Amino acid sequence: MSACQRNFILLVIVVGLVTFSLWMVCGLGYCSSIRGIKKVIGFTHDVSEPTIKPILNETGFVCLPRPRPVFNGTDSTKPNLFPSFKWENVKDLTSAIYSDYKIINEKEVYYLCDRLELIIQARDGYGRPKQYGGDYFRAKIITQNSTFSASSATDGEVIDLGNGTYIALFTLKWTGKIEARVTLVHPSEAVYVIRRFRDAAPARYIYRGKFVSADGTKTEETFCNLALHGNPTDLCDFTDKMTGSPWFCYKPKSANLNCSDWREHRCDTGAAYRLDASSLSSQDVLTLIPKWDIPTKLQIEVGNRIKNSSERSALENTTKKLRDLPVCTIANHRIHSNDLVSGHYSKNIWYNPSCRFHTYALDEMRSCVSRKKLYFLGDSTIRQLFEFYLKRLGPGLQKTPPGPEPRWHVGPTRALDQIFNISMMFRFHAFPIGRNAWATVGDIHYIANELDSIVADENTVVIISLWAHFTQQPEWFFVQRVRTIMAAVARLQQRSPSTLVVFKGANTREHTHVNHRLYHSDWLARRMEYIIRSEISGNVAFMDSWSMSYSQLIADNVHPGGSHVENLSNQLLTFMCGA
Ligand SMILES: *[C@@H]1O[C@H](CO)[C@@H](O)[C@H](O)[C@H]1NC(C)=O
Ligand SMILES: *[C@@H]1O[C@H](CO)[C@@H](O)[C@H](O)[C@H]1NC(C)=O
Ligand SMILES: *[C@@H]1O[C@H](CO)[C@@H](O)[C@H](O)[C@H]1NC(C)=O
Ligand SMILES: *[C@@H]1O[C@H](CO)[C@@H](O)[C@H](O)[C@H]1NC(C)=O
Ligand SMILES: *[C@@H]1O[C@H](CO)[C@@H](O)[C@H](O)[C@H]1NC(C)=O
Ligand SMILES: *[C@@H]1O[C@H](CO)[C@@H](O)[C@H](O)[C@H]1NC(C)=O
Ligand SMILES: *[C@@H]1O[C@H](CO)[C@@H](O)[C@H](O)[C@H]1NC(C)=O
Ligand SMILES: *[C@@H]1O[C@H](CO)[C@@H](O)[C@H](O)[C@H]1NC(C)=O
Ligand SMILES: CC(=O)N[C@H]1CO[C@H](CO)[C@@H](O)[C@@H]1O
Repeated sequence: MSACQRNFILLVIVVGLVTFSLWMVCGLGYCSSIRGIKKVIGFTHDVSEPTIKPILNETGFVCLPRPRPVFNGTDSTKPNLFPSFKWENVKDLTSAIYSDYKIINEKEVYYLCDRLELIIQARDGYGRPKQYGGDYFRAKIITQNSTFSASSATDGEVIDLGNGTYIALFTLKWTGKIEARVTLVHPSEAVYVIRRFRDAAPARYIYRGKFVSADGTKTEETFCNLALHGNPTDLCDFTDKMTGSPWFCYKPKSANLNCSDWREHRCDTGAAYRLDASSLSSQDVLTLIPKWDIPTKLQIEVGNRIKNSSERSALENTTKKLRDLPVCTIANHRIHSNDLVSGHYSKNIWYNPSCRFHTYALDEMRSCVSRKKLYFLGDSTIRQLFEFYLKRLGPGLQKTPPGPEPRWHVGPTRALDQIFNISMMFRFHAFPIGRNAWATVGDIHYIANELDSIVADENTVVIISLWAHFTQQPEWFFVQRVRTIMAAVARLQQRSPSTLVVFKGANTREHTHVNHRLYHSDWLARRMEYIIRSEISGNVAFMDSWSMSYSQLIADNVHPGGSHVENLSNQLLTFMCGA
């Protein structure tokens, strides 16, 4: 280490200490301006100047929610929409190529906050209109040119009229040329296969348990699941005593091993896929086609010209200046129903229709999470946010112990920033864990139990998301899990009313191969989202990952790319620290 490096480190320590003491004082409210300090903070971690808080006037205002027209239909997340039916030929399936759509409320010029109403006609591979519903369509409106991009999902889900026609409703939230894009996520015949398959057996998928003798000389693997065939005496019952969540493995056969020797868990997707390949008919497989956009290209012009006073008052009555929106808090942003107006992206910034999120510059982010203990509990879609902070707040915020961890994906993974007193922890939800790598059973904790063990105070923040590993399981299993978590959240908030609890919903994902479409389909994920939204209540903030990923212009990914995570972070920090 050179003298220069030593001096630099010394300087960093000194600056850090000074900053820390100043910040302590400020943190306690004795300091009116922390402007100067922010620069020091920036220097310590070698970051650029804090940016000026952006004034959210990209579009200037948002469209106020209005009741939407009533259609006698239902959305595609509600099960039992259509009876079973027979089809003979692959051309009988709903085809994105032949399906089309048109505008119902045709106008020459649309104005901001006007509604755009589309009717989608599903057609089969012969171009004949479909006679029954159940197709899973998604639709968005987009503008993308060299200087600007914006996109929005439908207000609510696409409405299924039950006879092969569907309605997509939008609120027009920016001006210019707006294009509609309708995607056939699944033909109804695939939704039928996916549902039938999911409901056929309570325990789908293949999980393995490894039993290891105390001296390590004997090991044996058996199958595990939330329910298993066979005599109860042949099973190890690993049902969680606290939450009642069922989990079983076959008893090891070896005389030297018994149920208490259960040490490791993993999923075996390869075996699961092989098993299903045998029980899925070739006709079933034909339905599981990739997501496909309907080729219809439709563009409208949205103007904000105000010709006369009646138009002006109409606009004023339907819009609100962005800066007049309240900052998002738990109170005004529990579960936002996007039925009335969907949120939207404008130049990569996600706008919520009812409240305002603040965009946090790095120094603001750091001071927001200082003194906080953040618990990220759930699946890899919440670990994504944990990793985002590791990267953004590093190298100050470091994994402890540093270096790679063999069980990183299940956790517990902890990260600490000594200078800014930041503590973060990630832990995976318990079974089912769909990863193929072995995880130590002792590391696997149910979220409800983890919540019960947290000594929480006003500096504790709990961020929860789980859905992706449940799509291949029966719905009751997920409902039960979310309920045990909500009960634990209630106990936690009883102990510590000031603890912030944030739930992140599901998101759209890639459908790269047949098994993705069968097990991890967006239709199944949307059902998970539906369950999350109906089960979450009380003093819990909600991050609407679904609408954000639905709207985005880049390809769906289970770990959404682009600005998704950054915008989630801004939402979380807004809940934590206000604007
Ligand atoms: C945003 O608003 C600020 C202050 O109201 C104004 O100075 C600025 O020009 C606006 N920016 C845009 C892009 O409209
Ligand atoms: C809506 O649809 C249901 C079932 O198809 C039908 O019984 C009912 O009369 C319809 N209601 C209206 C208002 O059209
Ligand atoms: C489909 O159903 C809707 C609502 O019941 C009805 O208005 C429409 O005319 C029907 N379309 C066709 C093609 O049958
Ligand atoms: C891009 O779209 C925006 C918003 O509609 C519009 O104001 C702008 O003129 C467009 N730019 C180009 C280069 O087309
Ligand atoms: C399992 O085996 C261990 C070691 O042989 C023994 O101590 C323990 O009592 C056994 N447990 C049960 C439930 O049989
Ligand atoms: C104002 O504009 C609206 C919508 O274009 C139109 O229907 C109305 O007749 C206009 N009113 C006057 C007084 O020009
Ligand atoms: C706008 O709201 C005002 C006050 O509620 C009302 O008097 C006016 O008629 C509304 N204008 C339009 C065009 O809806
Ligand atoms: C770190 O923050 C916690 C609050 O979460 C506080 O109790 C603790 O005293 C702080 N530690 C130091 C070293 O200041
Ligand atoms: C509202 C908000 O925080 N938007 C952010 C979303 O992510 C983009 C890209 O990272 C940022 O530029 C926005 O500020």
